[in-house]
Amino acid sequence: TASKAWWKEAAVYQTHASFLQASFCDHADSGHGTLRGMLSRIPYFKQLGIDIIWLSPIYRSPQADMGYDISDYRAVDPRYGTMQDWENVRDAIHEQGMKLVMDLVVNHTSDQQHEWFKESRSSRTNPKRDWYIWRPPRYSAAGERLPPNNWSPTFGSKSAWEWDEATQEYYLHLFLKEQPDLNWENPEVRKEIWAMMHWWLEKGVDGFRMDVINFIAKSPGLPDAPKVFPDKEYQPFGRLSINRPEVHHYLKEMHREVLQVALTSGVGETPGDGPVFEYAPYSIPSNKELQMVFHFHHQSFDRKGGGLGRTWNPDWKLVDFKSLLNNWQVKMEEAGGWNSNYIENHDQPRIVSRLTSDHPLDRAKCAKLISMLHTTLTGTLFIFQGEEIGMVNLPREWGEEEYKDVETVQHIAEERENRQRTAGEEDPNMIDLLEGMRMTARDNGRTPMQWDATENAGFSKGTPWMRVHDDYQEWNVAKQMADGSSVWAFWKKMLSLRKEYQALIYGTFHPLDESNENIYVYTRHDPCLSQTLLIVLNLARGPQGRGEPTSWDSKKWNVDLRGARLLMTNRDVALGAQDQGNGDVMELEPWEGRIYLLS
Ligand code: TEU
Repeated sequence: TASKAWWKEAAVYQTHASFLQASFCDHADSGHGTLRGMLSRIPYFKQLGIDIIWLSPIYRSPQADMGYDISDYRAVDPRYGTMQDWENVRDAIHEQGMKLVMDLVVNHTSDQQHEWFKESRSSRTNPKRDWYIWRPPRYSAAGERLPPNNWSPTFGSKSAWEWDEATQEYYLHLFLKEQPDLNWENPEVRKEIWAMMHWWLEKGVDGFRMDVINFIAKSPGLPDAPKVFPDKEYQPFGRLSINRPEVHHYLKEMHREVLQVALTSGVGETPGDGPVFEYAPYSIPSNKELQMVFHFHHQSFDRKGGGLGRTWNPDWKLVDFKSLLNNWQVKMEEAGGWNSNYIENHDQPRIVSRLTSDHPLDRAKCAKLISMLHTTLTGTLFIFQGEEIGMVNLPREWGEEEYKDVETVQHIAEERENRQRTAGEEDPNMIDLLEGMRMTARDNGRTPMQWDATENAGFSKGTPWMRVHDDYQEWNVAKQMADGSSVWAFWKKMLSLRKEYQALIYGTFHPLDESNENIYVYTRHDPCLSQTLLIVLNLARGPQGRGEPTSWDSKKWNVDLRGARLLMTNRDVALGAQDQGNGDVMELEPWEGRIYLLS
């Protein structure tokens, strides 16, 4: 079992721009969320059972990528309010005994509006030139100007290099061209970043969620990436900028200079598809780097070709989802590292729609089932806004124009271009593409928070920056808080169950029956507490256990259900006494989950 720490027990709630509520006079019709709106919601977190709030970027930004393109690290974007508003939010969070984690986006800054980049691009001899990654062009045999290497950025399939006409060099951007990468090799850059972190810590921030922190170090010499897509000109940079050895030097320095001094929490967002042993070191305490990392592997379960591509695989298998997750659950503990346990965030579609069923008849039960899964996994728990009320993906009927995310917009444009090139088979409506977006686009997690049944779900009196989901009159916070059998009420129970049975936090995760295609079964065992919990989740449309009990009876799992106590279920029909845990065979309703205390 893992060593104890308050931040392992914490439940973190992530708020994105579409959470902040615009409900006060001066912002009433902005259509964007505001910090003042958020202020009114602080008691809400407490009521749900939250310990830490993570605020997605609210810094000054031209908003090319929803605030992940920052133009001033020490200012609040006027669309969200003022620094005073932020301070009020901070104080209200602290008054309720909760903590505040801010997004730290330091792989890149914004382009036109960030002072550092403005200087850097102003001339080749500017003292800040080397704060970003500038390189001269290459030339083809025919004399054609080419980017310095063949990398493609995370978004889109063009070059990761942008040509600067004025200074006749390219700069590197692993995301949008509006997000130039900082040069972490330069000690002045690091020093400025540590100073900026201290500035926020002095303002009372309790920790940082660090955006793509495993991308900051680039391979020396910036060589070409291997050709994984033979038909494409530009290739994913992959290991040439992910989990480089140098990143650990930088994070050790950050720990020494900032985190250790302030005893703050460091949460790394670490995309990529490398093995667990590449990710564990970030969070192994003796390495003195971060406390935990978000890995992305389980998010690839329903994508064609793995990874986080935008091509949906409708034939995904539960066994694949289980094995991706189990691998991290087991190996991270073995390695002595610590996970950030999330299944939804602002970059992912809604899990009810992906993993279960968002049909109105199944939805509430499925959202409760998801809550049983999410709260019983190892790692610090990260809940994304709306997960607690079972929000789902964009409606099928919505057209292309409702998708606002720059990644989606770019993807659709590129795809349209490709299809036009391969004329003849073009589908003018691109129906399949939109169906794919409906299952994979980041927009799915970004529709405004559904507070109540009033206009625009109580999010804003103006026109919301993104269309509110059509289902808000049925599915909203106010309705669910008033109903003891709602998804919200269930989440609240699960959050307190997790605090009550600490095997759910510190206990070892043992997967069972891994080849079962319908159910997800595991135990959490804490020998110090002599506590073992059994979690059985029927992630299938059909009932389990009737007719062919031998295919998955509990003997096979080597757990003794005699004397077990049922702690939680999302069943529709109450369990009879005989089902409380005497038998060897359980009959599960469709989408039913159960949690037993075995000892
Ligand atoms: O995301 C990192 C990241 O790799 C994602 O872009 C992910 O691969 C993609 O969304 C596929 O789903 C972080 C932020 O969370 C994201 O919102 C930003 O766009 C990105 O970094 C750039 O800052």
